[in-house]
Amino acid sequence: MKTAYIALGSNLGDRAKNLRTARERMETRELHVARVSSVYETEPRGFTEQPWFLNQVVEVETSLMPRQLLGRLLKIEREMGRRRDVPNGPRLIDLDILLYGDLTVDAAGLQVPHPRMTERRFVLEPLAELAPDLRHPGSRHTVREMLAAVRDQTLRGAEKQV
Ligand code: PH2
Ligand code: MG
Ligand code: MG
Repeated sequence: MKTAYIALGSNLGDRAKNLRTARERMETRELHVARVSSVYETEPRGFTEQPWFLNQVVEVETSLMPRQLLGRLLKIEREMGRRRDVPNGPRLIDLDILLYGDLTVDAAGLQVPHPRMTERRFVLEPLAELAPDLRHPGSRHTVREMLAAVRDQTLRGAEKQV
């Protein structure tokens, strides 16, 4: 079993319900959601003319290899009705692999650690709740250190959800 961290994001429809549905659908024999962060309401980054997001990070225990894990997450996105039209645009659900053990993957369609996680407070803040001392396999910086570098981005209060 490996420990991995997955970022959840939604800014369309019933956002809290979308996060909950995705967490429920992840749960299978090969993929167990072990711990969940609070849910944060976050200002959109990148393409800013879109609704605010709800973001959360979950810690999973999995026997799936990274590629299989990605396949499983994309299937959940598809089944929940996600359409990929505007890149970085509004989405019902986005499920991204942040970290997979201490592994680095750099392949077409799959990069682990997630290449933009270091600049995203909406990822680092919930991740720091679960694993502040975890180190980035590339830079060896801790999550706490990476978070300290992105303090400026706006998040609205945390709401603990199960
Ligand atoms: N996801 C993006 C782009 N911008 N901004 C916030 N606040 N939350 C996200 O999940 C998000 C984003 C691309 O996946
Ligand atoms: Mg994403
Ligand atoms: Mg994604």
